[in-house]
Amino acid sequence: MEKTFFMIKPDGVRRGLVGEVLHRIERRGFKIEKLEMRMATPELLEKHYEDLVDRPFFPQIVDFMTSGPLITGVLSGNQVIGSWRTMMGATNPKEALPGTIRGDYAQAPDEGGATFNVVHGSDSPESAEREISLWFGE
Ligand code: IDP
Ligand code: MG
Repeated sequence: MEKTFFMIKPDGVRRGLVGEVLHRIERRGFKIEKLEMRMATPELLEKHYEDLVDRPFFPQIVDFMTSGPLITGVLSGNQVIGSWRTMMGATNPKEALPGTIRGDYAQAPDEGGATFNVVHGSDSPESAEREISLWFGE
């Protein structure tokens, strides 16, 4: 049984997609172990996105991710890390297939703009452990 860390980003919360996203998770049979609405801080985001802090678009990520409350949570289930990534769809919504959350609910970013792509999910067991401990302190 794996665990993963997920978020519904501020665009998803603002657009009223919390119920839709949670419904998809429950319909799939994954268990919601933890769920919390909160405001992200630049300090937390620098740790969360440690691989992206040197990218030119990092300031846009911080602006976007601190633009309103977001939902953070932990899911458990068989192969939930990879399955949740599949349910989210590709990072750039232009590439995300219909049927995925990003493919159904998001648009490609403006050139040089932030990618408003509704959801986050850990991309490996190592990231899952790191992100769960970062956001939930365990
Ligand atoms: P992921 O969210 O699919 O795991 P990552 O590469 O980890 O994708 O990037 C984290 C987040 O940073 C993305 O979801 C997106 O919001 C933002 N991002 C990634 N690449 C770009 C980019 O090229 N331009 C603008 N924002 C980006
Ligand atoms: Mg990522």
